[in-house]
Amino acid sequence: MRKLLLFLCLSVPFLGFAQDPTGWWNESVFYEIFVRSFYDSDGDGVGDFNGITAKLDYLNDNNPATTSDLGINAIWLMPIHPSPSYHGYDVTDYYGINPDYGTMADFQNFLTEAHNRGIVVLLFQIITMVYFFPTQVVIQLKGIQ
Ligand SMILES: [Ca+2]
Ligand SMILES: [Ca+2]
Repeated sequence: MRKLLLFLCLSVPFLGFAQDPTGWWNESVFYEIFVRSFYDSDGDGVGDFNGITAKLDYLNDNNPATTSDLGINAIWLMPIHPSPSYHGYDVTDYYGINPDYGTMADFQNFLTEAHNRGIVVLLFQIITMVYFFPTQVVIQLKGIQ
């Protein structure tokens, strides 16, 4: 599973979403999920992977004849790795799963169930968001505070 996570981490920036007008994503409906706030399956007050798995039929039941589901084709997960913050953008371990969201087995089960419904799962990776601020901008920002 660690290799899969690493592959996903490294491959998403190179998928070329913007460059290929014939890509599958052009005909897909994406649904972005902040795991922490989506659905809490065990009542601890924090959304989790088992919660998302429990609601997959609402997102796409894999039955074109029904219209009670949203009919999405892809889930874009906000950061899911261990992090000291609630939002997870300051990742401490790119190989792990935030324990608030469940276990690696819970995540694997979610992936399997999503794939069984034809849903692609994308992981938001902070590693793709590296910003370089000129020193002057940083100094000016500090001066505002
Ligand atoms: Ca929970
Ligand atoms: Ca359906």
